[in-house]
Amino acid sequence: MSLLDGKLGIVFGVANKRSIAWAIAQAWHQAGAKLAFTYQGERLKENVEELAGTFGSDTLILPCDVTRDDDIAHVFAQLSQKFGKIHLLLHSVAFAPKDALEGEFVNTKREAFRVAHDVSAYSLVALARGAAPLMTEGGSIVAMTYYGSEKVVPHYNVMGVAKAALEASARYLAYDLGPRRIRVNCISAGPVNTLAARGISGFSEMLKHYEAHAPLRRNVLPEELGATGTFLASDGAAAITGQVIYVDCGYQIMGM
Ligand code: NAD
Ligand code: 0WE
Repeated sequence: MSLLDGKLGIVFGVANKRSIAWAIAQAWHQAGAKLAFTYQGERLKENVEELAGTFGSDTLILPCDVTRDDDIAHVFAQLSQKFGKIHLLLHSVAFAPKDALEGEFVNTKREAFRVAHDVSAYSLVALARGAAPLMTEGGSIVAMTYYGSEKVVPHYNVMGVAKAALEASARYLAYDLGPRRIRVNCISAGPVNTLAARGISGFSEMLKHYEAHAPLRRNVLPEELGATGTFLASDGAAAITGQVIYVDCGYQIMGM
């Protein structure tokens, strides 16, 4: 008997094998869950098909740009038809225009602010609303966040503001969906070398900074995010909702 036996889930945010979404999907799969996947656009279709295909040739894989309401509606209509119900949803999606992550926050343009919040925060609300009618046996929604939501991390800029909105959205969703036994939590991960991180100048210095200053004196491993994702999805976390869980080797507790 495995932790997630009989659970049905959907994963948003796999781009390649280094994606945090892929680490959590593998852990959910190993714990016995049956998963469907979405990909952002044609560019990533092959990647996701190759990865998710390793879980069986019948794995449901659908396109979904989270800024498009019709894409989201199509995903949940397909899930309703193929699965009938779901228990798990992973939100591992973020984007801000590159120039907004380079200069000063004070120069953030209205359109960059809008896009960052649409993709990285509002999408959790839209996906939760789509998933809730299918979570007829209760459910667990997990979203990925980062420490730049609560303290200033130079250059994280508008993404920090969008992550603050994501974490607050998780709390309001937890309140609304709690009576239906649907839990909503965030995992705040320390830096991980993914596609979304690699373009960031100074990222390898950031990894070294965490190694030097986190209580555990190292960086988080993708499989450790998988293990926390599995815990939050499991009945062991049945009384945990609206929370931000730090999986950052303790970095968040430090004052200096
Ligand atoms: P990643 O690039 O592998 O994943 C980001 C995903 O967002 C990609 O799959 C991309 O396709 C998707 N995405 C972007 N815009 C989208 C849109 N309009 N519609 C649908 N999908 C869209 O990078 P990652 O590091 O695995 O990021 C996953 C999550 O983890 C993000 O929320 C990120 O903020 C968060 N996070 C990352 C780190 C880190 O250091 N890598 C740390 C903490 C939190
Ligand atoms: O959430 C993130 C990064 C998300 C992200 C990354 C990109 C790069 C490419 C969002 N939008 C874009 N847009 C692009 O054009 N992280 C937690 C990783 C990250 O990004 C940083 C960090 C950390 C940590 C940016 C500046 C400072 C620290």
